[in-house]
Amino acid sequence: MKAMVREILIWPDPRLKKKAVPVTKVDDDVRALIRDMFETMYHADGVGLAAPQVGVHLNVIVLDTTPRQPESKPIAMVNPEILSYEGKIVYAEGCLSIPGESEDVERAAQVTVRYLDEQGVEQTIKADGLLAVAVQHETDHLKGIVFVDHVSMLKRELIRKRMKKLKVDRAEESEKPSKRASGASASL
Ligand code: GNR
Ligand code: NI
Repeated sequence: MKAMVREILIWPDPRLKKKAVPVTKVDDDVRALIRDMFETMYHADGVGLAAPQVGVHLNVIVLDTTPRQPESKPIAMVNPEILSYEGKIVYAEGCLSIPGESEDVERAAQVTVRYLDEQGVEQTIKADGLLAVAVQHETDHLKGIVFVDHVSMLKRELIRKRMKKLKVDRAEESEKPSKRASGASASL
């Protein structure tokens, strides 16, 4: 089967607060999920994606920070586990589940992460820069945490209001698909 772009859940959504569970076997179903997650992440221009963002509560994340770290490469991680944290970095984070928003979040500057690759083989890597930030951002998603949980309540509530409006606007847009077309032809 060909890879498919899946729908990304928009915060707030109860499904983004639910904890994901470990994958018991890295089989073809998991590899198909990973393929769809890469497709979805690239389609949305992201550097990472966690399975819960597409409504799948399994411990699977994909990452590709090559836009900012040309020496890196796309990585899929099954059951990622951060073994150690070093240093501090403040990074302006965004999230595909919170479109158009970005806020400074403090994270560890370097992390050592152990995971299973797409073949089910255990790997351990040390990440820094954006990759370290993204690994922490994605493993948060697996625990039901999003980056706005790390900012002030005031900022979070302002973002909540903007997301409510974004959802209303998107719902109206899909409700009246004829309105744009008829409006466009009326102006001809
Ligand atoms: O695309 C993304 N960019 C990003 C930028 C700074 C810190 C974290 C990220 S991850 C984000 C994609 C996403 O929402 N993953 O869950
Ligand atoms: Ni995110």
